[in-house]
Amino acid sequence: KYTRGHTVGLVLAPFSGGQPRGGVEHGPNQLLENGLAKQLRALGWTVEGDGPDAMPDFESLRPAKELVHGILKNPLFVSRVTQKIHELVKKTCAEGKVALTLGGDHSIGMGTVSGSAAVHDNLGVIWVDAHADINTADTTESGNLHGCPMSFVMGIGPKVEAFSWLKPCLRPSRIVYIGLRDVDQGEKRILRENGIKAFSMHEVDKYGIGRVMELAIAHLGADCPIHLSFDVDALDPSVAPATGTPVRGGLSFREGHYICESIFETGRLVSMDIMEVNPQLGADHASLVQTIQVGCSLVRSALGETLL
Ligand code: EXY
Ligand code: MN
Ligand code: MN
Ligand code: MN
Repeated sequence: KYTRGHTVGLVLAPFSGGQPRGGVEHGPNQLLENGLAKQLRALGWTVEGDGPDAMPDFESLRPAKELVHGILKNPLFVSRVTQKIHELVKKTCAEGKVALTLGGDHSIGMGTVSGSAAVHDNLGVIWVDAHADINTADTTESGNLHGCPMSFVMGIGPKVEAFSWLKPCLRPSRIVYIGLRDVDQGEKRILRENGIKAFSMHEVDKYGIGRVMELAIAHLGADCPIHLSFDVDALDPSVAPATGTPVRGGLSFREGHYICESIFETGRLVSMDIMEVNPQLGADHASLVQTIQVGCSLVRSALGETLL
């Protein structure tokens, strides 16, 4: 069912409220303009959700008055949007389609992981990112919710009233990180205390991406459904420059694609995010085109392009 010839349901998430930089809300439109849906159809997939009026307008969900919770920015706005995404991903997965969410900032992961986990028992999450995105309301130093989605879906840290809809849905053993290199002190403690499997860039260098993927997939188990959340800032900024929080020393073009290919090979990819493409960042037009193209190409790899 999760191989070529079946259906991809697009979930468009033009949202930037989980962080302060404008532009990332144009990610979904730019990926589609670059031909993503057509490219996936050429691979043999049926693609739904890219019609002329498909792009949602989340502005209508912006609350007139925000809730206050410490330094968290826009908690109610992020909650409303991610709840909407949760419903869309859940519906898509329940229909037996691969849910492909185009972001948007990574706070959207609260909706995609929880939406997929609501349908798929024993979901394993592979989170590819320079960052761990596992701050809680207590540990975050920025207040940006795109740095927090993992703790929110795990249900660790203080309860945030705005997110009462979001029930804990991911155990620490169901997570594997790849590509980490900018992790806050508080996040390191959370990773350690919960025994979360993480392959930082140090391990990618040490073992090579081939071995890392073997270990990552083995950690999750041989027959679980897999959610891939790919933050383009996991890639080196020379590969994906147009993103809000670039960190040097990242994954090469091939390493990023190898991750996607390995997950496709399992035949168990049930949902995927491509996040943090910001067409307004990067030094010039060429950086933006490069980043959008690499975003499309990662999705194609995860959906079987490189299978001979
Ligand atoms: N750890 C930092 C914070 O919590 O603000 C940086 C997070 C950046 C998150 C990016 C999207 O992956
Ligand atoms: Mn804008
Ligand atoms: Mn991220
Ligand atoms: Mn990141």
